[in-house]
Amino acid sequence: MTEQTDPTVSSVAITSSSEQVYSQLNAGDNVSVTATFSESVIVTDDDGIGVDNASGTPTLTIVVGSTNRTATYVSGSASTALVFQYTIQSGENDTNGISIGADSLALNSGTIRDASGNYATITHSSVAANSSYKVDTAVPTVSAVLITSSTSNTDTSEYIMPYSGASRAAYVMGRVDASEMLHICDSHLQ
Ligand SMILES: [Ca+2]
Ligand SMILES: [Ca+2]
Ligand SMILES: [Ca+2]
Repeated sequence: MTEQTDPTVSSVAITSSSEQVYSQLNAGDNVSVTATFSESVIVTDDDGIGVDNASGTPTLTIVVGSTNRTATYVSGSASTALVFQYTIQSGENDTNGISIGADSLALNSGTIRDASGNYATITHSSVAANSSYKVDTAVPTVSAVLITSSTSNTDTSEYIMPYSGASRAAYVMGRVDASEMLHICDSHLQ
């Protein structure tokens, strides 16, 4: 008699990202999410055989900022761990980190079963915002050009250019003459 215990989801967690810098994900970076099951599971696409189709495999919805995004199945079968991946798009931002709602795993016409053919119960708990996976796709911009001091005997002035953009504060300092300063102001303050 084959065993009749359905696999269940033990945990869901964001497990890795590519090209992550300073805990800030940028456009094009990949986020991986791992769903771990109570026993080894087998995944199929929508024809019920293997995972060779381009569609019809399970998905896992993550929340980037306030927007639901679909992470697609990328690996794991005959395994307790299934890995899903999402690529951060330009314009996405999440200041406190990516989160995952309860029951975000979906079959999407595929199947998740154990070796005995028992279908998995795919309900799971929510995952709080993970501050290790913040998202910042905002491009730094010049917020102000300030003349901070000048010397009376020369035609040069010091300048500071603060840049806005979370985690990208930068300053440029140097000396320019009056015509260069006008050029900087024309370029950045319009
Ligand atoms: Ca089982
Ligand atoms: Ca197939
Ligand atoms: Ca968030």
